[in-house]
Amino acid sequence: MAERTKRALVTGITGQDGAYLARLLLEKGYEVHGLKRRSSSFNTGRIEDIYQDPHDPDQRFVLHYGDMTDATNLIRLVQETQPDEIYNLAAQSHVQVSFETPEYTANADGLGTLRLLEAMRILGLEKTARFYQASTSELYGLAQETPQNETTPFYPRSPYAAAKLYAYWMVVNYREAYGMHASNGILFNHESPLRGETFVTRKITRGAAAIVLGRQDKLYLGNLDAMRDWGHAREYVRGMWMMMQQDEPGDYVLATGETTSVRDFVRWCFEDAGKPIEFRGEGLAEKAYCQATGQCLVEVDPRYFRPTEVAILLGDPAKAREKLGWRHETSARELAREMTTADLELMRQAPIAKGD
Ligand code: NDP
Ligand code: GDR
Repeated sequence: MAERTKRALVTGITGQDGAYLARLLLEKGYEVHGLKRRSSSFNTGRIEDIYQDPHDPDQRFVLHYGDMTDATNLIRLVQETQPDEIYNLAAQSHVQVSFETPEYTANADGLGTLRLLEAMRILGLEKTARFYQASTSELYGLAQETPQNETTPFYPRSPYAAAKLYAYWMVVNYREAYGMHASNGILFNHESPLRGETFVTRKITRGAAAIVLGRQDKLYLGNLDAMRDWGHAREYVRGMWMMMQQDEPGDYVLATGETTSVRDFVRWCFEDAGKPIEFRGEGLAEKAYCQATGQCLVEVDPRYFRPTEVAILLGDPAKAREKLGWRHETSARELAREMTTADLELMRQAPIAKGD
């Protein structure tokens, strides 16, 4: 007998990870339902190529309006879609913005996760549907241990991280209390050409491309000393799916096991864009990167410093490697090249949107 088509519900489908995950699930033959927010302009740019006309007879990719702050909407969506797997990727995901919108971030990222878990329980799906939570290396914050793994204690350093900490523990609690197949993917930073434009890697690759094409004079950044374990988003969404295929739920770190400074990432991108620059000046807020001619292309602007910073993140993905057979393929150096090349290409074709 033919197996029933699996159905997935993905929140945050219009974001970077949602776009890669939706493609992966469609390739695997899933029927994919995605939650998108109402917005005054199109917010489906990342999923344009897989968008399906609602008039097509065989609906494999369906978008529904919704919001993580609206419990009744989430209950109705789960009821209507009857998913086998729920991937909760929706979040106010910008750490710096969370200092300006702490209450909203707690609502969407923390309580939003609870609302979805409760929707499953209210509808009696807690024993049949599986749940993936987009947890984060930001939970470690000021971790005393390096590298960080699944047993490293958490010490959140932002409203975003504190909201995600609440969500993390609700997932663990629902697993233990109700026997749900609910898993946390503790994902370290992952980037791609689809990365949001205000996260540091994409801000750098766009900035380098714009400067090289003569569209911008200078790029302003914050803490260049921060170090991150950067991997490729396409590979990380595969890890999410792998967690959901396990007989038992669990919590897994996905990371590359290598860490790079923002400073080095800047240098690589300008190198790849064809305008090598060197670092000048040690103090904060000093001119940072200049060309041999003396013209400075990158400067530090303290407005991008965070009230509390996470200085360094480095993950140990041994558990994911052993239990899931997952491993990263793309290095941070390769990622910088792919993103810079993509932004140069994109910017040659289109005007630039402003914003920091
Ligand atoms: P993005 O910021 O690219 O995407 C976030 C998604 O959530 C978007 O689809 C956004 O919609 C949606 N969203 C935001 N607020 C709401 C809301 N109130 N209701 C419904 N939808 C909402 O994030 P990423 O794709 O990079 O990350 C996916 C998830 O993984 C997030 O939860 C993030 O916190 C987490 N994470 C990300 C990591 C990374 O390095 N990328 C690392 C670890 C965890 P819209 O498009 O309309 O804005
Ligand atoms: P992060 O990503 O906070 O790690 O959260 P981001 O790219 O915003 O910052 C990384 C580091 O770079 C420093 N930085 C700057 N950051 C931004 N955005 N803009 C700048 O101009 C700038 N200059 C220096 C930051 O201070 C920081 O140290 C991301 C998000 O995707 C989260 O949702 C996710 O949970 C974590 O990764 C893992």
